[in-house]
Amino acid sequence: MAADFAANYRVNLRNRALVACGGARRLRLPINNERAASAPLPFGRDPVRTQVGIVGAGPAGLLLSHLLHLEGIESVVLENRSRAAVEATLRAGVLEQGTVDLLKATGVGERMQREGAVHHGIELRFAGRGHRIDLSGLTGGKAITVYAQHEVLKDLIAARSAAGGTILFEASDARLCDLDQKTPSIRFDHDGGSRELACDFVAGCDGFHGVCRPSMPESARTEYTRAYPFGWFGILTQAPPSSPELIYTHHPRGFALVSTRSPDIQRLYFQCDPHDDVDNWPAERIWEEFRVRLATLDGWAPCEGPVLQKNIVAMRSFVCEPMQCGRLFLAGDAAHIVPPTGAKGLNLAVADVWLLSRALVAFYRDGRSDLLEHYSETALTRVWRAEHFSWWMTSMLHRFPGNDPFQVRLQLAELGYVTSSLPKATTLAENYVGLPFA
Ligand code: RFL
Ligand code: PHB
Repeated sequence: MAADFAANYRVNLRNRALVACGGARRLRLPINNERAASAPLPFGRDPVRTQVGIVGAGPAGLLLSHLLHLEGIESVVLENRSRAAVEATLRAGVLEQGTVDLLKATGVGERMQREGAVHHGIELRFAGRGHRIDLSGLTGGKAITVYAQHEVLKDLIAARSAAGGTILFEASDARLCDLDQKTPSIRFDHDGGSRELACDFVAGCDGFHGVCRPSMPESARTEYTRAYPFGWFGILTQAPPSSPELIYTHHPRGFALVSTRSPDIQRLYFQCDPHDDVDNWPAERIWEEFRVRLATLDGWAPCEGPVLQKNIVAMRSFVCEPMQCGRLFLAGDAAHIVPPTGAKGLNLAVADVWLLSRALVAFYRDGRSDLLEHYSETALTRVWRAEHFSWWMTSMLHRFPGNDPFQVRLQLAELGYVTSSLPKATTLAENYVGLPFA
């Protein structure tokens, strides 16, 4: 593989020369804000060429494009949804210390610093009592920041836009071609026509349901899966914060989580039947469930308000090995899924693309292919640690159908240990704030 990459690097240099001679057209386009860009896109019958073709404008794809741009490496991002839909998707809220540091260091952290909330601890609540985990005290001062994923996406899209980057929204039917060749390409439909993007590498950042992972031959990948027999019912409510820090609750009726978005908007979840329907849950029934699950012996109750949004999220653990096949590199949810209990999914996507960007920089700048060759192995070490942490948090805090009283006692014993043992609390804290990037 080393020889292959070295040869490809020379090909890449030739391609650059070709580009300089006008052999293929490089993109220098502003972001098409909405689907109908005012000027026609310069995709004709000939393939347009870039260095890294990125499928998916989620956190993984957008941050990768941003990091590559800072190193002078060109990319084009293809996204099948509209910009408005991407910027409105409600998902993660917790950013690890390393994610926050990276966003700040690369110039996209200004609004996050202004509007995000830094939290130095979390509460584990069980048997009617709360127990604080001092995240900062246990990790040498690290913390998490609560800042919504779609706000991170808005910041990244704005940064790519300001830098003249190319994100094609509503680019449908992406197909990956020639992944085993030196110049793979992505064919897709956009603006009523068939297009082709030729590149040196394809970054598969298209999430769990995307097309990139299935483009790897089945014989070239192994998938590890665990489905959980419950989901999360999530709400957004207009109310003041119920608590200064997040609350993770174990209760006989099931898990509940109190999170936040802003001083006026709160995010809460409770464990539910994954096949339930949000229409079965009028606001009063939702609040009754939260009141019961979150109650403490000293009468704590959540601050209630109008329910602005409600949705049900399925829970699964999933890993695809390897995260690379020929010229295709997977990153983020395209390669792995964690249940949200550990708040790791977005942060793993960030760690993946940080690693991938370093490997691509080494390739283009120094002609080194070793980091690309080891990308999958290196990324998977962190992925499996996060998989274990997320599974552990989920197992400790949720009610499993068929759980007998013995199982519940084991959960309570584990929670008691985590909240009374310094080493065990430190293990939770260092995983929660995030282990250092590779
Ligand atoms: P995404 O965010 O799914 O983005 C993939 C993008 O690819 C597009 N796409 C395609 N584009 C072109 N062609 C195709 N064929 C395409 N197929 C798909 C999609 O439209 C989309 O825009 O994946 P990415 O970038 O890997 O990011 C992963 C994170 O979104 C995810 O892991 C987190 O949201 C998980 N997560 C959390 N992570 C955290 O780190 N901290 C949290 O607090 C946290 N809370 C959560 C969460 C996920 C949740 N849900 C909804 C599962 C809370 C919840 C409830
Ligand atoms: C969120 O605020 O959406 C959130 C917080 C913590 C989690 C998962 C989601 O573990």
